[in-house]
Amino acid sequence: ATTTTTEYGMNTLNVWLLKQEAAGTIDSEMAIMLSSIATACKQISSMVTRAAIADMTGLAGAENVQGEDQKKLDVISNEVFCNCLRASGRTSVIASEEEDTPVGVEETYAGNYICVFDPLDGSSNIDAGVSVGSIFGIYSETEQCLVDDDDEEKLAKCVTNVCQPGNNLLASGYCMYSSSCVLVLTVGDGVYGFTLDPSMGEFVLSHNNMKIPGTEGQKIYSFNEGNYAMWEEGLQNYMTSLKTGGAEQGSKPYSARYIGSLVGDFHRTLLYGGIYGYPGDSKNPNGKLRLLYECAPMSMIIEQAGGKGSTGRERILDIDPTEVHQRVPYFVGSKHEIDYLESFLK
Ligand code: AHM
Ligand code: MG
Repeated sequence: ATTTTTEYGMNTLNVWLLKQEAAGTIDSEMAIMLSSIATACKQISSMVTRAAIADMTGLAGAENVQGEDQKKLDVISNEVFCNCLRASGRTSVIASEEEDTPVGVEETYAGNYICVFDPLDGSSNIDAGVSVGSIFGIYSETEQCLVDDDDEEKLAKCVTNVCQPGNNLLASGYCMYSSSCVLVLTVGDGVYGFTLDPSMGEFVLSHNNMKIPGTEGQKIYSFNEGNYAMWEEGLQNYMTSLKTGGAEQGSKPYSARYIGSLVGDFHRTLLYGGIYGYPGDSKNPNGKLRLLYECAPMSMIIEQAGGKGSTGRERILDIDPTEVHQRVPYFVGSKHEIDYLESFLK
């Protein structure tokens, strides 16, 4: 049945959050935080849409901690995220791809949750108008901590607070800025997708209790195959195998799909099935993607949807991070696809 505009009131993200709160799945603090994040995503969506005309594309000059040029929109999106979380009054510490160290929220605004996020992932795609996204994860504080950049001891405490294994995640989500703007969310009880209705400025429930397709799904692989020569032998053999049917040798070869934007590639994998991978290679043994604010939140979502997230040898959510910007090899998708990949790396 199609939803008419008059029924939207029943299906918005905020109504969904209130229902979760009433059901006891989340507390009111968490509802406020998620609603603040949705506000940040709406603002970023609007900026991404207008980027070319608003003279926002291009380099901002600064390099981030990982030596990459920051685009203007990365910087602005980071500010938007930080401000929305700060204003929510429910966040104590923020760790972002764009910040060298965790950032504390002023005492007057501080709450009990920790938010890790990549405010604008895949930003190298922006100038070409290709999908980008925001990724976030929420943890509880392990011990009260207030960041003070001049106080090494306090900072170390905050790093420990932020560096929690994915198993501790209370909520995770991503927002994809593409032909439509979709916010996909889990609070540990299934995965729900909300599409932004730009005319109303509201996220409306569009994907109820999402499950990644199993063996009935599409046979799609999504890797940057340009790195093939630098991959370990087992992975090269795996790739060759996909071209002759994968686990069902002699059947139809897999299709290749690679946007180069984790959120976009992940979203397609969640809806159609298949595998997305960013392996380690001889140049970068841990690959490119960050454990804390990219791989762990995405893995919580995929597991909640019935899939798997792995380094190829270990479950992502079991890894205890040692540093905020730690990288890990990453494979995510339908369970049988990840099992098949792992059988080559054992
Ligand atoms: P970023 O965080 O600097 O934007 O990089 C992460 C992005 C992912 O979205 C994407 O999956 C990957 O980098 C693509 O990397 P590559 O261009 O090496 O294929
Ligand atoms: Mg990123």
